Amino acid sequence: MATDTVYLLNGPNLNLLGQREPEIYGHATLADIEAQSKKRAKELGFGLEFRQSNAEGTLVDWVQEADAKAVGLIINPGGYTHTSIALLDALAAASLPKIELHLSNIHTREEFRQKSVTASAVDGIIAGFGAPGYRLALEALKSLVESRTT
Ligand code: CA2
Repeated sequence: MATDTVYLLNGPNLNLLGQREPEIYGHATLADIEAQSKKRAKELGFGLEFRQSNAEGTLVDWVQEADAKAVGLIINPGGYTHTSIALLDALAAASLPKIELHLSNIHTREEFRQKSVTASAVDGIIAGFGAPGYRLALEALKSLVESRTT
């Protein structure tokens, strides 16, 4: 695998994007977002490993895999954002540049969504920009990766 690969991981229910709750999550499907992300990643000089899982352990495995194989990680942990100590531990153990990403602004939503369990283990957070947030996250990751290597 090329050394410039970044992992973009999506958590539970994000496979449903575009099908319900468009007022919160927009009309783009995850396949739309993947295509847009792949295009922007290529422009930034990254190869992109774009994945989605509903399973907490699989996401933990992928965070560990990213740390071994990639130059950076973007993760939308979905509902696990608010509950998962396992993901927090995996992210904390991973030394590569990391960004947490949310489609919605979790801080303006229900109280239980306003706390991110995972956020303390990442370098930065992007939330509230909808699907374009994926592009913003890739651009922010580019800056993080460059600042680590220059
Ligand atoms: O805003 C985000 O990106 C979230 O990570 C999305 C998660 C939610 O649990 C977080 O609090 C914030 C949920 C994604 C579920 O997406 C759906 C999309 C369409 C229909 C149903 C769920």
